[in-house]
Amino acid sequence: MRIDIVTIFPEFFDVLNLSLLGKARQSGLIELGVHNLRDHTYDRHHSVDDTPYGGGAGMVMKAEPWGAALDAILGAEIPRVDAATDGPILIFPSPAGDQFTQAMARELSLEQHLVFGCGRYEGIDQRVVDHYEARGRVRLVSLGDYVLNGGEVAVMAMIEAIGRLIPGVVGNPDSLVEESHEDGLLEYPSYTKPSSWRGLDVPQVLLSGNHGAISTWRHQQQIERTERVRPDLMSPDLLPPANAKQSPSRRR
Ligand code: 6GU
Repeated sequence: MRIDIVTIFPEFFDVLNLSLLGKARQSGLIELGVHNLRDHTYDRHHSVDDTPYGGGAGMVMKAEPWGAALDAILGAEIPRVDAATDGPILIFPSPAGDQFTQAMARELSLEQHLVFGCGRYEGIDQRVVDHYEARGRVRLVSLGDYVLNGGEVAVMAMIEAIGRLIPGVVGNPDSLVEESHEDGLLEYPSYTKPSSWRGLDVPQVLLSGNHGAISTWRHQQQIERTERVRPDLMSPDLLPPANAKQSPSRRR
């Protein structure tokens, strides 16, 4: 997969040299380009922002540097007829976007080319989004209902979630299966040696060697935990009979 990032803080993404994603870059599974938006400014002060039309607090990122930076990555040619279903996806992290989920991470992990545009200040001139929407696939994506100072941290989180789903990035593919959100439930609690620590014992069933019983216990733990912490994730067919609804399950 090819990933391009446009940002005014390219150093932010130095951490992508570490750990599993760093290895994936070295082995060529992930090809990463980090681009400084300021390299696409042509005024003396290299300004990337200006005051908002209509007034109000804060600054808005200017359309021209964004257009130049994104054209340099995407090419400036006329859009292809299949641009709505093919070609790179341009992703703008934004608290006003669609909620990023494990399902979205999985969808995006199948793509050939992702381009992230990290906004700062009060956002990017809306015409940048409008222009590229007319030329191809564009998505506004939010990490959740809170405000970050800019898109960089959000993009880092998305790249980690997406990157680890690319085949070969995580050494043991089995470890991708039994994780929170992959089956719509939170994951079960895990334990390792010693079997007793500060008066706390590992649940007996895990020491039993009975794989059927262990599997049943783990699934029960997943359901209990999800009901308690994230009832919004529970699909009706997993709820106790008193709460079960007739509607089709709303799994994510
Ligand atoms: Cl994707 N960007 C910014 N700036 N703030 C956010 C966010 C994204 N998701 C939640 N808050």
